[in-house]
Amino acid sequence: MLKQYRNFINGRFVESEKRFAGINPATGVRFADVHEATKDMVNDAVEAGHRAVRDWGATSVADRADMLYRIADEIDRRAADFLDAEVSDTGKPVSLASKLDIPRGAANFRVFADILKTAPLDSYRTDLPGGAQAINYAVRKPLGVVGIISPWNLPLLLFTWKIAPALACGNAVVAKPSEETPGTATLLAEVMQAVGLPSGVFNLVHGFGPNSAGEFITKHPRVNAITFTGESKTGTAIMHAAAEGVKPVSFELGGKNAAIIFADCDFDKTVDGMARAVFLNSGQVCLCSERIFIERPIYERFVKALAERAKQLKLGDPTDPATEMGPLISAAHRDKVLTYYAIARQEGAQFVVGGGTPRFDNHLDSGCWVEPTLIAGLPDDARCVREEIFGPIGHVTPFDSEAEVIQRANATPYGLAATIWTSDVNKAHRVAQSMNVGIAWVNTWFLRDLRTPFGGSGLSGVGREGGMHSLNFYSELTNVCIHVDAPDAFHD
Ligand code: NAD
Ligand code: 6OD
Repeated sequence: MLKQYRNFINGRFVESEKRFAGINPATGVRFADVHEATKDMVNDAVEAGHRAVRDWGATSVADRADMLYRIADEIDRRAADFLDAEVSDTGKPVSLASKLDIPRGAANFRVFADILKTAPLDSYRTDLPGGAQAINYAVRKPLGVVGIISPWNLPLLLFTWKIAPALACGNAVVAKPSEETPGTATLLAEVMQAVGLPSGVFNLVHGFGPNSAGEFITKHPRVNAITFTGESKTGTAIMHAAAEGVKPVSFELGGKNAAIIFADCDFDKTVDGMARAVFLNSGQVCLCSERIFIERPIYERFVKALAERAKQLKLGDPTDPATEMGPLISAAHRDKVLTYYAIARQEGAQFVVGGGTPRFDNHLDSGCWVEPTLIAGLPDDARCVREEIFGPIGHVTPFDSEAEVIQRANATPYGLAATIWTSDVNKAHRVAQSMNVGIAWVNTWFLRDLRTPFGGSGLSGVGREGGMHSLNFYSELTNVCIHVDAPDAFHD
């Protein structure tokens, strides 16, 4: 019996005659039917959102925060269901999803509830000639109906990273998860129903991008703002769609992130950190390091140690708690990554480790697997060093000076993340501050405080999310300016 992933519109689950397959990428086995939303369903969702936002947008901050806490508690209560759905959709190991994806799904609601309760607003007194004054204060209002479009790599984490602050600010949402990962999004709709979020505030539609739910949302004239995470080229298509109504957009896009490893780093900790930064989630994290610069005195030793870690990674059944690396998300994505492995060969790369597909001699052989891979020897302008691959692959290269590595690390149209490893505190600050990225980590990677600005420059995005940055994107501010007459004494 296949699972049925339905749309959720105006507080009700809605079936569609058009369905597509939910496939477990670890095995290639179809396990779900996903109900693709029609254009009429997206219209219904947008109109339901507009009706709902009148009351939801007028609720008190305390009531909205309370609702967000209830959503978080319900996600926690159903954590096992969320884990099962996330692992089936993505093939990611339970060891990862249980520590990262599912807890972050709940944390996103708690954090934005907390931030909302203490969010400051501007207030200025302006002194005018003659003793009069103006009192200015800003009022935060919802934008209306926000269109939310998210990718497949961290499905619940990235979906809720947008939904939570949008709801906190009093908006209604029409949200579309990736077609590859409809499971946890559908469970989230069940959570919204269970906790009594008013009908129409959260609407879920399933489908694809072009000529499907994604495009229906982004081209909808009554959607007031669009927030998107995904590939840079999809960002371009959505920006075109949003231009029509001059809609606010928030974009978190691709990356080709640099890691900079200085010879004075803590060697073992850096190997541990870089094994995560290259291979976590099979390299399918936008923040993963695909360009690894290593200072020449430790280059050979470091590459050998990192390759050893790649060889030791335990690939296997994602439901086995001992598994460390799962498959890629789909056959299409595996083919894309394998094409890059082939391009690397044509470009003359040496394969330090990996470069092929693993064999299990069991049911996993029909899944979407590739080997963790390190390549070396390519010039900085090779395609594999310039283009985002989004798989478990990194290019290692030596460098000789701080100035050289800063210039090479920044020589990319992307600007998402960097990770720098050194025990010299001065160098750490200097290099981190000179990276043209939204986030520069030092002696760590993917360590998140949800209040901090998160996003990228160039091809990596528009705007910042996180903390007050999210609240400001999901709100419209009205400044009220009141003239206060001068006291009579001033008129004498
Ligand atoms: P994608 O752009 O293919 O798809 C993302 C979403 O957009 C999906 O829901 C898809 O259905 C939808 N979509 C596709 N075309 C559309 C269109 N024309 N109109 C409207 N919607 C459309 O991305 P993906 O393959 O799901 O995700 C991987 C990419 O996401 C990588 O490039 C990765 O770097 C990036 N990413 C970035 C961040 C970040 O925070 N910067 C986070 C995660 C992933
Ligand atoms: O941790 C986050 O808030 C976040 N947006 C992570 C994005 C990871 C990209 O794949």
